[in-house]
Amino acid sequence: MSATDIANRLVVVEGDITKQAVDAIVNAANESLLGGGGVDGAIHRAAGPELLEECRKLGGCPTGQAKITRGYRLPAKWVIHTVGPVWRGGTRGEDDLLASCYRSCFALAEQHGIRTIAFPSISTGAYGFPMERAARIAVREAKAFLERNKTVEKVLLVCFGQKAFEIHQQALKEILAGG
Ligand code: AR6
Repeated sequence: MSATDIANRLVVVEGDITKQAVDAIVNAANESLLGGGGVDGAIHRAAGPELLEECRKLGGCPTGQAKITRGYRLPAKWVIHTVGPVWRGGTRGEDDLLASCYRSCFALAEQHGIRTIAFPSISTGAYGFPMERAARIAVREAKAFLERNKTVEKVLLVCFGQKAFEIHQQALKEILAGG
């Protein structure tokens, strides 16, 4: 798998994840899976009340894992709900838990034949994970997945605002260059 191939399939964009016309969008949820603020609130508002109804049946989700639902009124057919770690200074396994979120989402994407998937910057809002560090983990995990997976065509890292976009572009550039 060439570096150019990965660069074509792993893309950083600026925007609102609820507007992305992809097979699946990822939600940065909490362990209850019953909604919240930030990207979680935006996804529930855009998807409509049926999303919460389905989420109620899931019985929550542990940190570092993921569960899938339909997308209802969203352009995306699926929502993959994952629970990122709360940042506690970096010595409580936060890096591994965040990496585990990405891996769990990719595992579900493979199981459901998803070809295009969009991620928000998990844990970097209310959960306080430093964005540079989170962006490197997101890029590293997406690259590792795309190197072994042949069916996923596009992974979008959707950044909310110019600053987030720049941080993710930088992480992508460094890691694709071998950093
Ligand atoms: N599209 C893309 N990214 C967004 C959007 C959007 N519409 N809205 C916010 N972001 P956060 P967390 C970015 O706080 O840190 C919720 O209440 C935002 O700028 O949504 O994982 C849950 O229920 C930030 O970079 O998620 C949990 O209780 C990133 O998304 C808790 O927050 C994540 O910020 C989870 O905290």
